[in-house]
Amino acid sequence: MSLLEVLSRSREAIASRLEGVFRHGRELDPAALAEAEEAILESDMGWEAAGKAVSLMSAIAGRSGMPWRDALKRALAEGFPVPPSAPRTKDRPEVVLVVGVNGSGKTTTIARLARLELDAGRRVLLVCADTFRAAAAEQLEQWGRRLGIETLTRPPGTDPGAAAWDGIRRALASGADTVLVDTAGRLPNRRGLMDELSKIHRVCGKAMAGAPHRSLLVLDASVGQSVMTQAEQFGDALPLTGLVLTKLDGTARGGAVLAMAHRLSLPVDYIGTGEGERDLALFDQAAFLEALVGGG
Ligand SMILES: Nc1nc2c(ncn2[C@@H]2O[C@H](COP(=O)(O)OP(=O)(O)OP(=O)(O)O)[C@@H](O)[C@H]2O)c(=O)[nH]1
Ligand SMILES: [Mg+2]
Repeated sequence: MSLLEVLSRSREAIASRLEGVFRHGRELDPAALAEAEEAILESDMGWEAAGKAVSLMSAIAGRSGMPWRDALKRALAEGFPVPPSAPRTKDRPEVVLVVGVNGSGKTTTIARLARLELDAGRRVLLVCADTFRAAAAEQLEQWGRRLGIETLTRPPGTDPGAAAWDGIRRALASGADTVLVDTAGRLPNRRGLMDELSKIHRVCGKAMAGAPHRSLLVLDASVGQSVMTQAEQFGDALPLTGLVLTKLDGTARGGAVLAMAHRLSLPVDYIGTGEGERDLALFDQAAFLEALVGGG
């Protein structure tokens, strides 16, 4: 799916409504801006973010005479910058730990990351550190077969840290370039499960100095505001390096989630653009805003 298609519902929620507000070249006067704020608010941005977006938009339009669309794009870029992704490590293998709540899209994201790595000519190992469900190992193995890459799984009940350890040691021995570690979905209010995640993270570092090089939190963009608390609580359990936003294609909350990534001050490394094997894209804020606001 193209970014324009992925964000069509989000664009509908923000830009299409603003088009109504500013139709026939209506000026960005206080009444129009109040309506614009209302429209942005309804896209799940929250009061604070909607207010900030509109006041920035008004200031930018006021000093530059820009039409509302360009002013909005600039307001979102200036007011809600998302930090750039950290550069990739030169260590081999690079270990990537993928975490998140149940069903957020972790396993699918791993498969799509594997696809990107393969396309870049890297040797990949998939590691299933979800040892709760036998089906989790099967799902990952299925992806491994489809992509033609090795998948390391351990029987249900195995310590997930031990599975991660084995995977990293295996990759060190086999000369793999990238290790993608899948973890079980977990709700952040389950203390024991969050402690387990801290432990998996620690064990990775013991298996290989510097690992995991990336710890990605996969967030289902369609859940809206609650991704904030999810991210904060996962961030307490392990040092996150970036976010992956999935299911943007089915939600109107793209703008809202972008504002949240800004507040979390975490890079958005990738966005899910559909359910297929290649439906994962590097995040580019300027391109995202173009697609979100439209008219470009
Ligand atoms: N439309 C859409 N669907 C997605 C996207 N990412 C994942 N999905 C779907 O979300 C569902 C759950 O994906 P999984 O990858 O199994 O999620 P998970 O986080 O591994 O789930 P658990 O291991 O059970 O916690 C699947 O049906 C995926 O196809 C996306 O970017 N867009
Ligand atoms: Mg999974």
